[in-house]
Amino acid sequence: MGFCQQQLERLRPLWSHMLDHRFLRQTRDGTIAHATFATWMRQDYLFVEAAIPFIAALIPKAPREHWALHAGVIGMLEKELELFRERARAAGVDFTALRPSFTNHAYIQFLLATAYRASYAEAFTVLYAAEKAYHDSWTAVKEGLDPGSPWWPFVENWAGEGFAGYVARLETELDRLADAAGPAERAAMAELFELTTRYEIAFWEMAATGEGWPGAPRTETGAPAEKGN
Ligand code: MP5
Repeated sequence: MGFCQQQLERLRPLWSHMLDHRFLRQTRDGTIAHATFATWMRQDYLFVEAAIPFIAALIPKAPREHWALHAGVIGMLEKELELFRERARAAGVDFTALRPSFTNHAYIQFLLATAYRASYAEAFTVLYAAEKAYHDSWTAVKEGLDPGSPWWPFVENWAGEGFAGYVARLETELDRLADAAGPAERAAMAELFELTTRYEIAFWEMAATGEGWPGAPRTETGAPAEKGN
């Protein structure tokens, strides 16, 4: 069994907990409040934007054969941002004055710190875990969501064949990197896999609760109180 499957096996309870999050269940069932989904859209737009410098920071550490992969991901992320803007216009989601929530800010800093400070294999682990988390999460939503829903294009984006193929490629490459890693690096990779999974759960929770910044008045979160994040 490769490294990725080993980790998914080891983290199965945590992974299942993520896939069973009420944000995903309510999105799947069409019962999610518009304002709650809008919170996720605003926050994930900022996350996807931050993923571009994350990927770019991997390139100097990457083997030459991985440059085209990462360059392709940057193009994919730009298209994703366009999808968010288009859906925001179509569904009346306000994208002005976006500011990251506490959890989103922490996750973004974690991504960038990993890209700059960790080894390539370690940072690649975070990339794989985050992409696999979204592929599996939106696949769970796909199981029940009405294709006429305004949120369906997000299902098509992350649960579609193109993204599935991309995640499979990442899995192959991460398994290879893990095979070449020594025990200490492999242990660090396993820890980062778990931490990324915990951030993914925290992100759904943040979207579901409309969390602001601890201790701050709601209006200091960067969005008017009535809009949430
Ligand atoms: C992804 C995402 C998937 N958009 N947001 C979170 C919180 N985790 C993972 O990444 P991408 O780069 O949008 O495919």
